Amino acid sequence: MAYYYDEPSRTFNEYLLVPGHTPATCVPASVSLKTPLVKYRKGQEECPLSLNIPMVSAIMAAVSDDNMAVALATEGGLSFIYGNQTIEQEAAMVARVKNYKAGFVESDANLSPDMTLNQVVALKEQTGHSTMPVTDDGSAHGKLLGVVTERDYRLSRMTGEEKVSEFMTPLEKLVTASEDTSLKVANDIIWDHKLNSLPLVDAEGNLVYMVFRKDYDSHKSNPNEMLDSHKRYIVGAGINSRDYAERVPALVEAGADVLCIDSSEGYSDWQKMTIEWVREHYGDSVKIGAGNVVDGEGFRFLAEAGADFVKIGIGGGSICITRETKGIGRGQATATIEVAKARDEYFKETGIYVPICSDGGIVYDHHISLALAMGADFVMLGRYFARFDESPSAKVMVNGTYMKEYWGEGSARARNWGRYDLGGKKSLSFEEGVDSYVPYAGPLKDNIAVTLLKIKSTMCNCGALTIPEFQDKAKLTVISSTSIVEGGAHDVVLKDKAPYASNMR
Ligand code: RVP
Repeated sequence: MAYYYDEPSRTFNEYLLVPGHTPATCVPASVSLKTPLVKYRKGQEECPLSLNIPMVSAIMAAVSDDNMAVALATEGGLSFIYGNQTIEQEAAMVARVKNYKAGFVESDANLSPDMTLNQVVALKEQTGHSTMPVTDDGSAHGKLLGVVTERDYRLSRMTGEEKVSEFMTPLEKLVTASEDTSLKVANDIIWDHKLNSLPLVDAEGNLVYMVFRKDYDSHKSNPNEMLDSHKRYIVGAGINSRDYAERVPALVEAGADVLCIDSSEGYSDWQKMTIEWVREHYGDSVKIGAGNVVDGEGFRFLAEAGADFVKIGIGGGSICITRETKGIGRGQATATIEVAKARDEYFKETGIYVPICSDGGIVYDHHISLALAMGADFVMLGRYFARFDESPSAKVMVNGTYMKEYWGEGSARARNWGRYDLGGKKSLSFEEGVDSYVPYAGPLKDNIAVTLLKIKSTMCNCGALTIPEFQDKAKLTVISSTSIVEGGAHDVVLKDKAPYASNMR
């Protein structure tokens, strides 16, 4: 006979935190959001890899490319570069993050001298960049011939057919510096000459980097940056349980700091075999997360297989229709609570603390606080990050509002068969995800600052200055459907819906 659970499975929306005593010392500015990413002997050693904020971006083509990885690592989190691309492409993205020098930009809007003003305008619209270096071959590292900015052309007085070579600011009128110039010196040159950008060139005159005034300022104000011992950004990468023997070496070689098996359902021999292969070839030096699971059994299976962290969640993602198509899954709150219990039991028995990640279904910022309070060490988000400038998807105008495209890995658009594979032919037989839009929300930095402040405020209301303390002190209550109505603005006529709507994250 089938097994029946006594309790229904619940979502984050069905819970609230009840405040505890807040000591006068407990203020948001004193809260630390540092949290372990990989397993360690808690109480006996330092965690070898921690996050400075408890947020990672989803292993999805619409979310996590190298651009997102740099932006999120700058704020203290981590991206897992999506795995549904060729091994070479994924490794190249990882390498770009590891080689990224904050403040030194490899220009992605470049001109050749023969291009026309119309082409310049089109490239500006496409990339959003108004400063474009001109090189002999129009590449990011060709011989530097000049620079075009908005100050070099006047659209109303020109036909659009003029060649770049006719209106660019030529090399002889530019201030440049050598490729080994430090960021500090580059910034001094920018200030001394009242520039907005400074091209760095090699001995042959080839363009190497552009340094922009605004980037130096932002680099100075990122105390949470996730950096390795060589001051490079930390980055993760998604793998599947099929081509790991080729993919893992390429990602490790490219510099990935942590891997994660990306699968809609992780309680399987495929995952065990993947972890075993990594241990056999790399011992503990390569960190690898596994998942997704939704109960204690699944957690224990992956922890015993050697996973460095375990991801929780089936069917809760905003673009996910797994529950509708296959009838499997579990409410994200119940899954998190149960896996957290299993994690704590496993720790008591073995002395090994295996961090857990609540993945998918975070709708409001306060859902992150609830997930942490329920025992998650960090959360993975797709929709949340897809809305920002830094996500790889297109920004489009829909009915007068800017949107970003966001699609599931199990949608017909992504066709990520590796994520849903259960053996058999290498194709996606039916969809488990949708293609959608999410409201455009601007830069990651601004949004994440507000989200983190909300989490810290909630923690202070519960009298906690760290995530472990929060998990220890949190008091959670299931709420009735009528108290959900009471929780929002009610029985008033809202003058402006925007502040409330902006909470719809
Ligand atoms: P959300 O943050 O709610 O958008 O959920 C993102 C998560 O949804 C991912 O991390 C992944 O676990 C899951 N996902 C990705 N694609 C699909 C799908 O097509 N069903 N689901």
